[in-house]
Amino acid sequence: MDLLLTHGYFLDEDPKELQIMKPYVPLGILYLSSHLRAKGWKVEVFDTTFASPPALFSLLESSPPALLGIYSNLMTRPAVLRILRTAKQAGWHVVVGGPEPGAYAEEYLEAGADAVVIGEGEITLEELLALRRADPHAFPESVQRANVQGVAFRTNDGRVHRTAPRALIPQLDAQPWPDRECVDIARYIRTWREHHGQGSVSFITARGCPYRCRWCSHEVFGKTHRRRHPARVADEVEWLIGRYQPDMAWIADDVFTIHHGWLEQYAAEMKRRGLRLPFECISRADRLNARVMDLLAELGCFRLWIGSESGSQRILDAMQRDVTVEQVREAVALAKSRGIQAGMFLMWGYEGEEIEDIEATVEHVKRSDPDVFLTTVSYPIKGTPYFDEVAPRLVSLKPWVEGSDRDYRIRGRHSRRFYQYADQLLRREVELHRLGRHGAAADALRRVQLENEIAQARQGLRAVFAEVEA
Ligand code: B12
Repeated sequence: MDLLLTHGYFLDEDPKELQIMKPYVPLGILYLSSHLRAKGWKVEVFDTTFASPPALFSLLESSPPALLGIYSNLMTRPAVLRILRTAKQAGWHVVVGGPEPGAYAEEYLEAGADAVVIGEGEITLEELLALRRADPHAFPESVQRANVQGVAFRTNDGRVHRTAPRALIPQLDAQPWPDRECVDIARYIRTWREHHGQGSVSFITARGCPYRCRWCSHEVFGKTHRRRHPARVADEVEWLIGRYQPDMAWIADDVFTIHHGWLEQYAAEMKRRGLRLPFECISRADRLNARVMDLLAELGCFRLWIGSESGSQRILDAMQRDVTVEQVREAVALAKSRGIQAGMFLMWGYEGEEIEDIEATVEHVKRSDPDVFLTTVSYPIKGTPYFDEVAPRLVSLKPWVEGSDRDYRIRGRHSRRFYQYADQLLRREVELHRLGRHGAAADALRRVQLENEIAQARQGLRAVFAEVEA
């Protein structure tokens, strides 16, 4: 074996995901695997999703050491670092990649990584493998001499050096599909069916997002955007249906409906082939209109997630969302009119948000009336403009190796309790709105309860208004 690829996501160790139970294969490392295998490298994938850390550790300890490549994001950091340490002790060379390590190159190198891969990993890994094969003993010093693009490493004098950025793969259609056959995909689909009655698979039609929302991580693809040919995507979907008989799919693009001409071609291609796989996806309100909604419905979209974030235009502008509150309302209404469930993502606590903005968000969700909405208290991801803006006020609650970017407190921001009240207010107001003012008598009691809870939430918001993170 030349390379073992893994990630650090263990489903069994994630109580929240154990409740959700909607696992998807790690597409990034599966793309790396297919690319490298096609070039003749001997690549194995250890998929951690359904595995336990000891199983991976014993593999690392019992196999002849080679190169280990680990995908890391902000949630999986502690697990990745445990894998990294175990592998190093067992004599492996280790490189890390994915959306987080580039932003924390120094820390990952300090933790023992031989190199951090920044950006797309396909070509960079190929070059690293060639250097290692040429002389395993000279690795990773040879990386320094060869000046491989898109890596960070420690130089002999201990400094962290970043090489020039790796150029993006020009033609995504020339790349093989992700190597789904090297993970237990049947288990993913079975897990879905057991918990949700339907089996789901994921695929992507594009890489990168060109928008500039200040809180979003652009670590891997920058603000670029490359699309696959619609017919090549249809080929993959046709194969997925034939091979795995899924009931549905998740299109894991950042913004699925970004290119309307592309969507027209894709829908025409799917129709020509008589293919229809129900799916959910994420988009932006400014990339949705009546025609796009018709195409989504025709293609089988049953749930459309729209990044809504706030009902206050002032806050949306501060985020550089480049979307208006009205666009979101219209998009939700359009989706529902086509029988597509509308989902909204909302964020509390962005810089400058005050009680009026929270009230505006509550009003916005009531008026939009989505089928489902999810809220998060904003957290700064390293490498984003939002992170840089709040950096002087960040306090980490955990040592870097044990935590994530979600463990930062922003000094001077309202307390957690404040946002709990905001969330309570939103949820109760929406429920009351749905019950309507004059509903069934059975709802009367619930209505009174909700009115009380809404009053409590408003009181709470004011009572803890002055309570800020220290
Ligand atoms: C699909 C997805 C999910 C799925 C994950 C399912 C799965 N197993 O893949 C779900 C819904 C579960 C999810 C959840 C979350 N996600 Co998410 N997700 C994505 C999304 C939209 C697509 C991922 C993908 O398939 N990309 C396509 C492949 C081709 O790209 P890639 O994975 O980056 O891989 C390339 C490179 O990174 C590199 N590479 C990758 N691995 C490795 C390994 C080595 C060794 C090397 C050398 C290179 C390398 O090469 C690959 C090929 O070029 C990305 C955004 C994006 N467009 O990438 C966000 C993204 C990864 N998610 C993100 C976040 C924040 C989350 C959550 C924390 C959200 C939340 N609030 O709960 C959770 C964390 C879940 C967890 N426990 O890990 C952030 C991560 C930011 C960061 N710095 O870590 C991203 C980047 C979104 C964003 N822009 O902010 N997510």
